[in-house]
Amino acid sequence: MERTLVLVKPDGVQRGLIGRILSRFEDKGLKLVGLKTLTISPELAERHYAPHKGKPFYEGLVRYMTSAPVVAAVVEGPRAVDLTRSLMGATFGWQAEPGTIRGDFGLSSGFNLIHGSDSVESAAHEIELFFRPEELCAYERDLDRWIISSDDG
Ligand code: D4T
Repeated sequence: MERTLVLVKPDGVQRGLIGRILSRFEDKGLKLVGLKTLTISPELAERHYAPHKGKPFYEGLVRYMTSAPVVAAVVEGPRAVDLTRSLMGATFGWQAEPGTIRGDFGLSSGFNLIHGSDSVESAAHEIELFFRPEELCAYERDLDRWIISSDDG
């Protein structure tokens, strides 16, 4: 079963959208196995966004991500990485399709509400950056037998 890291970014928290954003993942059938609020330190932001270091938007991105608290979540389910990316929508609110989180809640390039890992490998790395193993809680949901079939992985 895949796991991925989701961050409700500072604009999502300030706008009171934590519940509405996280409910999209539960509505889809995915499971939250880790959840916390934190203010990202500059060091953590640098490690998390290391692949973007040197790009023109990097400094602003680190400033934004460290400016106010975020919610970090670990989302679990079959194909959790790709499903999360499609629920989020395209990177910028103005280009994201209606029905996606970014498409429904924002119009901005800079304030794009949510982060989701872009591969299984980066998910494993990012989950380790934000959570200690004992902060993640594996559990069964009785309803999963009606949500996840044996073909789903
Ligand atoms: P994240 O990584 O936050 O989930 O977003 P995406 O995966 O959809 O987008 P990304 O990695 O390409 O960009 C990371 C982050 O940087 C901001 N950004 C990006 C920006 O401000 N200007 C830009 O030109 C780009 C490409 C938005 C998301």
